[in-house]
Amino acid sequence: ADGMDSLRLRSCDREPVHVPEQVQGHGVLLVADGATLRVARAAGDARGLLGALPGEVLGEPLSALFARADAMRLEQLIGSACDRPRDVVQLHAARGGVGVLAATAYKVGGLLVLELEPAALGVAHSLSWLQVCCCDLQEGMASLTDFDSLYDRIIRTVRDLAGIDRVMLYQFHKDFSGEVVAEVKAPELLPFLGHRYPASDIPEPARKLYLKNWLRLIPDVNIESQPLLPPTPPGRPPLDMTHARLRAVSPIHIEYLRNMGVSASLSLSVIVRGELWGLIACHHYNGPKHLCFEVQRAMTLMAQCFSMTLAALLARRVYENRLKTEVLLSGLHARIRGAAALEKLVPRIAGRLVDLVAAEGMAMVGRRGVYLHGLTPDADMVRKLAKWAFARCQGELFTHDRMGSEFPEHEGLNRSAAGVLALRIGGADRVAFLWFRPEMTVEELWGGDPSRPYTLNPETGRIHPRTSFETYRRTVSGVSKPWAEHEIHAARSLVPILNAHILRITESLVRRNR
Ligand code: BLA
Repeated sequence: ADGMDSLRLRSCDREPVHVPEQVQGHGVLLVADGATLRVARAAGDARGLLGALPGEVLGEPLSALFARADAMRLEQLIGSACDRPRDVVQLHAARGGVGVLAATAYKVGGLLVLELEPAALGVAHSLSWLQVCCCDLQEGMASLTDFDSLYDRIIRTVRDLAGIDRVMLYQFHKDFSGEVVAEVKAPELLPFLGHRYPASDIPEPARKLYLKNWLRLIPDVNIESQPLLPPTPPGRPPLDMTHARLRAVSPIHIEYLRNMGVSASLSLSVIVRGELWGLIACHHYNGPKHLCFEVQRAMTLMAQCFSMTLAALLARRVYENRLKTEVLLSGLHARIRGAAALEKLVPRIAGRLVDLVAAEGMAMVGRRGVYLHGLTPDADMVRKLAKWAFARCQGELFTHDRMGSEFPEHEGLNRSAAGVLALRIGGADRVAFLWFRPEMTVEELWGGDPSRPYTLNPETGRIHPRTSFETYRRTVSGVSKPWAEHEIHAARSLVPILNAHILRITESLVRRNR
């Protein structure tokens, strides 16, 4: 079963979402030859936006599609085009269509891609109003010092601006599963707050794209995708749509959204230090959600602003934790003086050593025996754990947070040591320090059974997302509270202090023996 699962997972992670050769139907994408600026390929709602069918604009010069008065602006846009959309200009279709269009342009190889969407659609948001919203958000966030208020501020701002039914802040865990850490929603909707979702719900290729683009809008899951015409001849590479706002949505994800009862979705990236920290994920139910380009831009700015503020707050937390560690370390340092043998020294500082990494117990394993303090396994087990840990790791430090599954034969290990942090010091005469954390039992809420995130239809070979997102409770036991980065850093900081102490002991022994 395992082999099958990993096969399926890999096939999710292999879906080439950046080359669908299709666009979403609410805009128009034109591919022009970079030299002649004539339309080589077209897709989308050309009739609605440009007053001509996609087939009718093929071969035409780009300039012929827009009002004469727009010529300068079009030229400026084309002139500024680089490998990703940078500028936006307003254009008017020469043959009718919806009115004002928001146009962006970028280059893909020798091609020029032009994307068009209606500008100022739906509720007319004046630019000055959007500016006020962005400024308010930035100022409001700058004064916040706790995560929950920050989360609350961004999701409410996005909800108010987009008028969307549900706005969530979705945070990735290390394994790329994720969790809804904040939510605002219409009262009739069931809450997703606190729910977890498996990594395969947002596979790697999709996450890569969200790292490159701040906004992903799917205004209507029920409009059919429109093919790029003419199709790419066989043997030629498809159009790279990495930066295409109108990139068609993967059919698996469309099915996912429909299964969730979602009719429109918007995701904004949360990027911290170059990594995708999470998404501001929004759902609309019972109908499409069109957002004009200006609002999309404002949302992008908000997501960037939130990301920076979050990064600053995270850095501040790291700094504060380091500071706390420094205080504990200097307290320890003051007590690790003279040349008392470790057997004498360690019992005096054991309480502080335990506090340093927020453990429940600790042990020292040396040549002369095992010293125990607080909640620990018995001495025999501790010796076995130390040996096992350092057979496994190259360096001086080892951490684990589910030891019970490593030593299943040992009854009751989890009661004291589901988590182990082990540190090795000294030269030839090695001493190991071990810290322990007991097992904790966690009740997790998942959006659907995480052991069955999707199904594979054996006849078609196609993957289908799960159909139920109902709360699935999973009790996880056998794990300790994970060792945090600053705790590991604190333990590591002990190495030079304890090594220096061992050196002092050795030197004083040498002096005495002379
Ligand atoms: C994309 N999946 C996404 C996106 C989200 C999720 C937020 C971003 C696009 C969007 O805004 O809709 C998942 N949405 C969630 C989660 C919550 C939510 C977890 O609201 C929680 C409340 N999806 C699957 C499987 C596959 C898959 C099995 O379930 C693949 C095998 C694929 N998800 C998938 C793909 C995308 C995606 C390909 C990219 C869509 C795109 O941008 O084209």
